[in-house]
Amino acid sequence: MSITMIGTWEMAATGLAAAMPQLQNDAWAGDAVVTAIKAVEDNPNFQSVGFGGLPNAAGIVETDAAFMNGDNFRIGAVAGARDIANPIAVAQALAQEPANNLLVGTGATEYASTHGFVLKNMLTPKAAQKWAEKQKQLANSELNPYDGHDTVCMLALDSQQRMAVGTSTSGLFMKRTGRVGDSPLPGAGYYVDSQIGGAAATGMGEDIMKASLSYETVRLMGTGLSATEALRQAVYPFIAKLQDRGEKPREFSYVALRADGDFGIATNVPFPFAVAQADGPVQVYNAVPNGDHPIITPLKTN
Ligand code: SD4
Repeated sequence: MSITMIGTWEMAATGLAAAMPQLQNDAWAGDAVVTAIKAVEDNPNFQSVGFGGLPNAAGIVETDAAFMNGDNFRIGAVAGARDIANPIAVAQALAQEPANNLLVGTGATEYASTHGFVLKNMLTPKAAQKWAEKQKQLANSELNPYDGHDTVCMLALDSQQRMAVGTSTSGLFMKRTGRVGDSPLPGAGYYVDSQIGGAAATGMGEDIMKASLSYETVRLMGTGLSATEALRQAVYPFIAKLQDRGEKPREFSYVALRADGDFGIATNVPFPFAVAQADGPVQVYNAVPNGDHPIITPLKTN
């Protein structure tokens, strides 16, 4: 077992670079997850998470985020949240509450403002311009919902064998006001048990929430399967099942991390992800779908 973090998409590398030094100094996995995700939320260049995230159909950025503590299963989440600078930090705070752990819309903003969290308009001029351009295009074409979405998910294992998971996203570009994806939903978007491991999802929330595959992956790892094998048994049969029922599965990508540091991914689209272990570098890999055996190649070492 060695300290490990794994995160979704290339943007996760920015988060791992910020959080690994904390883990190396024996910080709690939960704090490392929040540090990592905050670094992504604060960066306006990432157009699917936090500040600079692409807005909904009304031109407003609405975010979903969640935090789970693998020691005690406490969960906190916000959904359809507006004007919260760091949704992941609010999710972590909500995980400490005895009740009212998942807050939506104005309730989330009110909690953030009364508990000392920074509020700001999350719409950047660049994102507003993309919205205006899309409005024009939409007048004559169908929206492809995969344009402009990606969730940052982070799993961390610390030096004391504690684990945590977090997710944060602005969801689908041009989504309906109030639309919520899988990212704040436990079991589907994320799950972690410090004695076994954790898993988290990115992709088309409307499909991901049709099954609790993050939970299922953790359950399978608990039977002794590797992270890769647990994901393989959880994810691909469900995609096949959707096809069997006449559905057209959209994007599914998952990361999993076991309590012994073993990690894996499953995906049906090209999927970069980032990993860092012990005092090693942050390594970005690219996974290319290949049936239920994605081909993983190193992309970048930071
Ligand atoms: C959602 N799962 O809101 C998120 C978006 C995402 O890659 O992860 N896209 O549906």
